[in-house]
Amino acid sequence: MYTIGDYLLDRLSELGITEIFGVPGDYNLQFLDKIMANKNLKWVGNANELNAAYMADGYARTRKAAALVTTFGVGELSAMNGIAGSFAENVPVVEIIGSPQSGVQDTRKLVHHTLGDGEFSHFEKMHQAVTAATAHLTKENAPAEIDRVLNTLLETRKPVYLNLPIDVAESPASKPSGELSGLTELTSEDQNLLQEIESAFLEAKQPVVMAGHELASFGLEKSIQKLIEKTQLPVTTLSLGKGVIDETMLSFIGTYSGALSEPSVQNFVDQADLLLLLGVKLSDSVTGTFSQGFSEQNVIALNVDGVSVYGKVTQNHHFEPLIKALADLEVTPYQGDYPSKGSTSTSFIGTDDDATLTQKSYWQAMDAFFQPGDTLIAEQGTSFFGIAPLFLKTGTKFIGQPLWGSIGFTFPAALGSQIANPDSRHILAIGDGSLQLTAQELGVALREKLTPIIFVLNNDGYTVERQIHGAEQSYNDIPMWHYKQLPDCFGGNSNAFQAYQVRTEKELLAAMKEARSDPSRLYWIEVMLEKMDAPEYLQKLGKLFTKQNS
Ligand code: R1T
Ligand code: MG
Repeated sequence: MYTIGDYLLDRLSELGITEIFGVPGDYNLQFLDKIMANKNLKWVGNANELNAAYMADGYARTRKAAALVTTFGVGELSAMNGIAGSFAENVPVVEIIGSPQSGVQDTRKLVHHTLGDGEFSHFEKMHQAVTAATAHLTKENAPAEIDRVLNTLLETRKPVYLNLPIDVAESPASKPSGELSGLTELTSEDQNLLQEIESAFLEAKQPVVMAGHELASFGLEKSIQKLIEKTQLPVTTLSLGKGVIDETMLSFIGTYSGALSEPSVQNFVDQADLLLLLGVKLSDSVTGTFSQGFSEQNVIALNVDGVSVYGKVTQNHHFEPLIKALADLEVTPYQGDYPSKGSTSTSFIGTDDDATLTQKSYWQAMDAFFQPGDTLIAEQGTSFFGIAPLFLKTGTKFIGQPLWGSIGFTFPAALGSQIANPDSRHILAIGDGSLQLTAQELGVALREKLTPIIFVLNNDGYTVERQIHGAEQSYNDIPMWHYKQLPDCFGGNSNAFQAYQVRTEKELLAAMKEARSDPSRLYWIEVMLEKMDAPEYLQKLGKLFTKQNS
């Protein structure tokens, strides 16, 4: 019998999803049977629901949609931090909650995973703040509600929530008819706006395009690339949204971060007479704490949730078709200068064989190590600040989470992205403190035979926090783990992984060489660095924070 559960799974396949993440529970087991029986889908069970949500997020950033299944209450609340991160950064994740039988919910029975008050809507309500749409599925409303919610996911590229009582999943349904779809038509307001943008470009002497993370949420990288290639307009990104544009292009001027940018880039952007912000959010940690020097008088900003023209908010726009239409604008190719960007790549050969690694030499070595087509993932500690100013190579996918900034996110996210795109070598840079939050997922990485290269930066604690406040306070210390031994403990063997601990430039370069030449195993490289050493960019940010808070 074709059921509502099958209907939902077929719709997920239509979104390009081939793996589903999560943790079983007695309220979702029968639904999981449907996943096991579905030839287009594979179940990837996680160590816990938070990790499942992070992994789904990483998968969705690369595949453009992901799904996770948790059980009612205990499972979904653990996943909620991850879902909130997906919401904040526009990552399309479908969260499916297996909930008690409809009859049990209707009669308010005192069952497990409830707060003991007979109320079954608490958790659904909590999720309303962190999802673009929620639905409580019934035998009657299920197909229509599933389609409504999934269409909202396509329109907003934000997570959505489906509460699926076990008996509803088992109820009969007909196969889907018609296709899911986002907002693909230009509105008349969009047409007017496009004309306004066209004339603004005709008048502008020093225009700049800033490409943001929302473009990646919609898979619009190619559209924006086309616009820049055609017009040669100077283009930048924030570190939130890094990787959206090919950073080897002549017209890519470097990553902008307010007062922390290269001075030539900062001046160029701040003095632009027209700034076109595409899917950009100017959050504190990516603007050197709001130190951007341009004014909204010069800004046209197109976002998923609204458009602002020189500070005036305008309504009724459809982001996706609007961005696609930009490439067709009649804009005279840019003839002006670009700011100098200094050296855009490093070939690191090591200064002295036995030189101990520093943050500086480590990031130089990393820069030289990255190759076109890699997927780079940087955790919200010194790792993010190390990668942010680098120029990425062609075809690089970059994943970070600087807006939501939940530490531990990147480890499962890197694995999820690797599952979504096994052909790209995934390279994760993560701190010891962050890894301790989600390290259990190493078991899943080894079981699934994933082959990322993981750099675990061991600097004996929360260095990024030490830079901000409490350098010597013990709250910034963490237990010292035997990091190199973790893959062994989590079930790996020499066919599945290779582990190193490196202290010197020579050791790092040797481990990198080995890792690059062997795409068949997971590489686990523990990098020993000084407690207080930090990338220059972070040291400057730490000073800015201190100044603001004193
Ligand atoms: N808890 C969660 C879930 N997310 C956070 N961002 C924080 C706490 C605060 C926090 C940071 S950075 C950081 C913490 C605890 C320490 C990261 O340490 P690490 O991973 O060892 O990195 P490194 O030593 O290389 O800097 C805020 C600033 O985002
Ligand atoms: Mg650390």
